[in-house]
Amino acid sequence: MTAPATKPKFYPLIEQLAGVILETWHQHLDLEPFTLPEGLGYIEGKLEGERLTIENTCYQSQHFRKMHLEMAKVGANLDILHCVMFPRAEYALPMFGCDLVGNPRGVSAAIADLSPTSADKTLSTAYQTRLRQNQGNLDFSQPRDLPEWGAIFSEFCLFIRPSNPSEEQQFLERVREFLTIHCQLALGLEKLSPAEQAIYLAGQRHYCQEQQRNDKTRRVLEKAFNPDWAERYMSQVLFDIPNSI
Ligand code: 18B
Repeated sequence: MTAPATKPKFYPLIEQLAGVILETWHQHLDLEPFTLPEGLGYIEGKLEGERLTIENTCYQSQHFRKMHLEMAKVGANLDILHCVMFPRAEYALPMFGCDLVGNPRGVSAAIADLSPTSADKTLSTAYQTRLRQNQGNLDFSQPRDLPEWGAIFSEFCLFIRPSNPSEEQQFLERVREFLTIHCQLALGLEKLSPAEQAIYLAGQRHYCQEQQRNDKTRRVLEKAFNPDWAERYMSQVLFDIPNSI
């Protein structure tokens, strides 16, 4: 299935965030296309009589095996942006992940993180130093509590309900900062030894397994398609787990 000629309009913060993600990727990395499994680039389903459309944009680069930006629309009421950067196991990199869920009244969930994949599940000193620089300036009035599987996220994880346009912009700029730091630090890394690579790969596997426990995502996909399809989509597209180096 190919995408319709006229692109659907998304909640403004979602459009803006997609722009920031693509802009930062293009600015810092040499991007190559990444092909998703057959038939999973542009998708349509029906959720309780409402149309669900999913548009995927996917790249790879020297340091990232898969950089996935997904924009989904459920009828007129639910807009979702999902983004994950899966590092190549050769590099000691955390996982960038971001999810934004919007409805006509606003954004109910805005989450972004650089999540550790190292043996001790902490970010390197270089990441910590850069991430602390502007952390003190952040001020959101409605922080949200992570579910149990959210233990995969770092101490820098942002999970909020933006309560006004200024908080929306603050979130957008913090995500730009996460992405800039991530791309810049990735470009300076040496390759790991095979033994070290196995550790980081195990870290990625754990991250993906835990993300697959997100019942809210699964429920939307199960209703729009069916449980088997949702399982395949979550395990092969949203959070596919690399088996080997
Ligand atoms: N996710 N999200 O990506 N999810 O994919 N998402 C929701 O206001 C979708 C990621 C995360 O409280 C909600 O409560 C669908 C990544 C967390 O239990 C809905 C897709 C991260 C929560 C969806 C999608 C991530 C959450 C409820 C495929 C983080 C809170 C919205 C396109 C890096 C979970 C709300 C909880 C919530 C749906 C996090 C509807 C369909 C990469 C922590």
